[in-house]
Amino acid sequence: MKRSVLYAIIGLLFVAVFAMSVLQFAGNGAPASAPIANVEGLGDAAAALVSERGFTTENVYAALKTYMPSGQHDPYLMFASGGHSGQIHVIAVPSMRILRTIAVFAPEPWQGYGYGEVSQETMFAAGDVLSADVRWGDTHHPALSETGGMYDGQFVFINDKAQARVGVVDLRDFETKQLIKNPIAMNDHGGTFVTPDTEWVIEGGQYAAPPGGGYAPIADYNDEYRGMVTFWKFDREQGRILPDESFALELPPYWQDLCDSGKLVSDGWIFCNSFNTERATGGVGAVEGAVPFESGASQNDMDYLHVIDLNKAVAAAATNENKVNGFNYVPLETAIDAGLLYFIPEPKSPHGIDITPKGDYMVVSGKLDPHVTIYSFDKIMTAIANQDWTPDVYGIPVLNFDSVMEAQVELGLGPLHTQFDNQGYAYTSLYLDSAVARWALGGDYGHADEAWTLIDKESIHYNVGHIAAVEGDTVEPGGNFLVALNKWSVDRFNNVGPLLPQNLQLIDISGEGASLQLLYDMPMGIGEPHYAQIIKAERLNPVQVYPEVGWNPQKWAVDENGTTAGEERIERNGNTVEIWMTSIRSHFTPEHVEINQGDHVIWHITNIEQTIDAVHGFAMPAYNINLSIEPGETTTVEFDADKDGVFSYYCTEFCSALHLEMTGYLLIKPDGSSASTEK
Ligand code: RUQ
Ligand code: CUA
Repeated sequence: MKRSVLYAIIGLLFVAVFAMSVLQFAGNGAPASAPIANVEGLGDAAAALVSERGFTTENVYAALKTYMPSGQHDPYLMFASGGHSGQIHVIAVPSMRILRTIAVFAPEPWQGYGYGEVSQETMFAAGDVLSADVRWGDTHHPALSETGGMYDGQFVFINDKAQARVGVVDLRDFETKQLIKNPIAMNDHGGTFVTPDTEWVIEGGQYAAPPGGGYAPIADYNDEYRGMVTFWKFDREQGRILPDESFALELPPYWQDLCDSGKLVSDGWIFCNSFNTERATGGVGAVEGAVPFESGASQNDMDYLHVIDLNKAVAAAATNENKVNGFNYVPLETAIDAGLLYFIPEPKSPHGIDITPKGDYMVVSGKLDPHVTIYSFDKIMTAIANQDWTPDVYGIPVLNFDSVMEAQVELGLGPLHTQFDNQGYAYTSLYLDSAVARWALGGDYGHADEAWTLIDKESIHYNVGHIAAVEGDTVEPGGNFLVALNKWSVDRFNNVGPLLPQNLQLIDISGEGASLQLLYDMPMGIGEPHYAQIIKAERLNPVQVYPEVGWNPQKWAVDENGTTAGEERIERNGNTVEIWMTSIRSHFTPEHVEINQGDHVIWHITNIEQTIDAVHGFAMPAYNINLSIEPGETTTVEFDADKDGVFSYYCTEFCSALHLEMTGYLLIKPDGSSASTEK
């Protein structure tokens, strides 16, 4: 960093600290909002603080880059997967403040997610697996919806690796609207990724298994086990995936890993890498002489990058009759005959596949190879046109490596994932080196002199998995910041026992050349973020209050049971009791609900507030009911009143000075009695 810049920065810090001390001692002297005009003579207090805390110039720079004064908003939001917490976490960048958890695959009490609200129960049911009550997921790769290859701020998708499911979150209210189970696969990994206009949400498989479920002996692995990639058709108007218009491709039982969608020149092509092309079947401890997966799946020098012609795949799916579990499943033979599937050798047990911003190069990291390998899209097209290939054991054309490879850049040990910036640099995480490498792109990215060379390496702590740069996988990356999502934190934070937080490290990538600087450590004690995407905050425009009173967030329309003030009522129809309730500071109407044990209860609650942040909760003991009702929202809970007694329901959000008074009684008379007092 230039010395003059540093001095300017330190000067600014002095100014800020001095301003704080002035305010403290001068009482209501200087107005807090007045910008600092006079820099002279402000040094002493700040200098004392800097030396007291032993700050370096880099510390001071980092503090000024990340500090967000009270009330100011960050320019970027990061959507980070939550790993096996099953959720998505929304983090403001560069202050690294957590703003929101979006409950997706696991119940989340604060949001009332999964505790009685009817549509959420239905959603969970749609995600159930072999009729098990699965109430968790392993989220890996969030994908923000795109228009023309840029994030548009409308939706975010996420996969559940453990159960091969996909969740759809609407960014109008940051709530999950759909969970969908993959009918072909038991698990996934290469999802979710979207095509440049979000017509398709891609979900790639992982550990091969008999397609559609069911048993086959491991000895029949090569014939009976299969990989897959699924193309989910997304309807933007409805905000839902349409399973009937979606399809999956049968793939050999290599372990498909991450995918990325082509863009601009490579729009219409999909790239998924794979490992275990050895087709190792493991079995250490179970089978005599068996080789464990970690070595069995690491023998080949090359695995296969899968290259899929999406338009041809869509055409093949349109005429395909083959179904598995009622789902359109295009056989491997069809794919080969249609010329829609090709392989490219990729070294060596690769992990990330990332397409450059102009769509012209495909970057692959070989976990066990110190290089990233870059392929040219032009060369791939030429090789396909020239039939420059030899078939693999399943008859899939494997393009000639030397014909399609553009460059290899040696970066260090354990390269995993690559992101891009607005300066023509690429960034690759190095898991074993615990570093992030900046390297210069060749081709049309303004680095003719240093094309395909390593420029800088920044150490991180420790063992970085994914990295996320501002809009770093779009056609126009934003630059400025990059976050390393580290798997280990070891000694970085206070000891909180043997389960340590993950460590997200913010890196300044705004300078040129060898200028990477670590700015900030953010402990993540609520999940293991795998991938994350960072979007410019200005692209998001969520509602703060639902558009009309009585709003059903699932339907995104007024609910037929939405209730306004004065319309509240209780109706009995045989054994069914239906309640239309409203909530507003600081009361529920009605405050008494008297029913009989054995009744079936349908309870609608409308939060008739139209004030920002005027949320009311609704909690009921013993019946496992816990709702969060946002301003304008109508929600419905349904249950059988199988336990008699007196149950006070109350608001769980501290919404006003009389919040404790926001309560009521559900009186359930025991079977065969006419009054609960007789008990
Ligand atoms: S990957 S382990 Cu995204 Cu590097 Cu899932
Ligand atoms: Cu409503 Cu507390």
